[in-house]
Amino acid sequence: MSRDDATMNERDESTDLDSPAADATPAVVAARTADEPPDTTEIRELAAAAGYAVVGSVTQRREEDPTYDLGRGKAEELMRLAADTDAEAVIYDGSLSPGQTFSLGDLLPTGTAVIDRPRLVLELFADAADSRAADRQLELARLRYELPRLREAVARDAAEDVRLQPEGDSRVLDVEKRIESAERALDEISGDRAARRTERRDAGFDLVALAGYTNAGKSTLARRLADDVADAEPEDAPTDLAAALSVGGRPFETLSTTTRRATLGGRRALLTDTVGFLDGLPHESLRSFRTTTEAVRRADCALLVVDASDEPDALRRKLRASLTAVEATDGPVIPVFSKSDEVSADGLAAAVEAYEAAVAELDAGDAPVVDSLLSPIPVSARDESGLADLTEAVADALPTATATVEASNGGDAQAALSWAYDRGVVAAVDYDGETVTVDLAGRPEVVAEAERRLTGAVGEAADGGE
Ligand SMILES: Nc1nc2c(ncn2[C@@H]2O[C@H](COP(=O)(O)OP(=O)(O)OP(=O)(O)O)[C@@H](O)[C@H]2O)c(=O)[nH]1
Ligand SMILES: [Mg+2]
Repeated sequence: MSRDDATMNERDESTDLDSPAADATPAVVAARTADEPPDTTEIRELAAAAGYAVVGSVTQRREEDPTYDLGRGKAEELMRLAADTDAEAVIYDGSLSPGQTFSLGDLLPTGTAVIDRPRLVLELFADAADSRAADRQLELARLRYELPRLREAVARDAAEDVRLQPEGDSRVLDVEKRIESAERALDEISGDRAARRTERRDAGFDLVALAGYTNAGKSTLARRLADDVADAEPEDAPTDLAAALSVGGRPFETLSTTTRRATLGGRRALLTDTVGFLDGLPHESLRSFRTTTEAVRRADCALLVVDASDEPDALRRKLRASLTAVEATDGPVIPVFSKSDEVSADGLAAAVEAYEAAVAELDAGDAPVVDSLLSPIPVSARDESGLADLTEAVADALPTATATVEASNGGDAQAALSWAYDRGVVAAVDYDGETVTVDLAGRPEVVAEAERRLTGAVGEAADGGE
């Protein structure tokens, strides 16, 4: 496959991706991009993962055209290429407005599907949805995508046939109703999740979440750090690390948030793996994937996983796209450089430099980024390097309180102590005759409750003695 350039249309004789399945749908990729040379690698990978065989491409560097996004001349070239290659779909690397989608569809050979980037991603998601929350979120994202396009279709029909009434069209009303119902279902799921987070914190667990671009290595890292599966959703989520490391890196491997137990620097944590981010997804699509956003925002500590083996340009682009994931978090964010086994020491230094420059750029620009995003911790799930540094950094970042409590030794103190052990906050115990001295360390609210119970035990013992 030769690289596209600003003026080139090409028919691909072969692609550098795995050979497409025999039943793959032939498709032409089109992109309007400022990059020089235009880079269609990611859209081709997404297309291949969604079951398309890319048979050609058209790219252009210019301002957006209101009718086709591409300029008219370029759109006509696209039409000819689609006809010549018998493409059944045009995959557009960007978001098309409903009007642009229809105009392009009208121009292309009859029956050619127009699939822009958000729609392609929805198709990919459809293959991966594997839980009730993922299904609901996917449905909502799809309906939100469809609604403006349906309104456009209804308006177009009405323009052609004056007897039709675009207002109150039953298909539009139906989609609106389904959006409301999916939103209600998600509110419920999100309420359940919030309640579950409270229960887990009360039980002494720290909540740690992994966020980052799709394919960054989040799930593999989560499996590597995990003790066991706490409440995988789906229940049969793959736990075999060797198998995970051998998978080819399909985008959107993970669509459900999966939570596992992990002991991180001595802390008992619940580690939540989340859906990967992707460049060029419209805001409403991201909004639909609320359980991911909430798991990260409400965590005690979030890990931003960045693929260290990416080229600087890709690294910068992906960082921008995944940043919304770590905005407005309650807890600190720790940047992690994954797949460090794939880069040399020099390569790693160059990647860190590119990453930190990108963070500094973001800081100066639209997104307020804190200093904590600098100095990523390099790790490898493959050779396990850096994992100790990472778990130590997480333990340091978690909310921590310490207390030393003296209690009179007895049944009440033992009950309080056992309560504290169950929640993982007992650092040391020292028995001295009638008294027991307990060093507590861990989640502040749990330490406070343990202290109350232990000193309560003192009080009750004293009361009992009178
Ligand atoms: N060399 C190397 N490859 C890794 C490492 N960690 C993950 N990978 C590979 O990177 C690819 C993506 O890994 P995943 O863990 O599925 O990535 P993810 O971020 O969960 O991806 P999504 O679920 O799609 O968002 C897989 O092919 C892994 O085998 C690592 O430490 N070293
Ligand atoms: Mg994953």
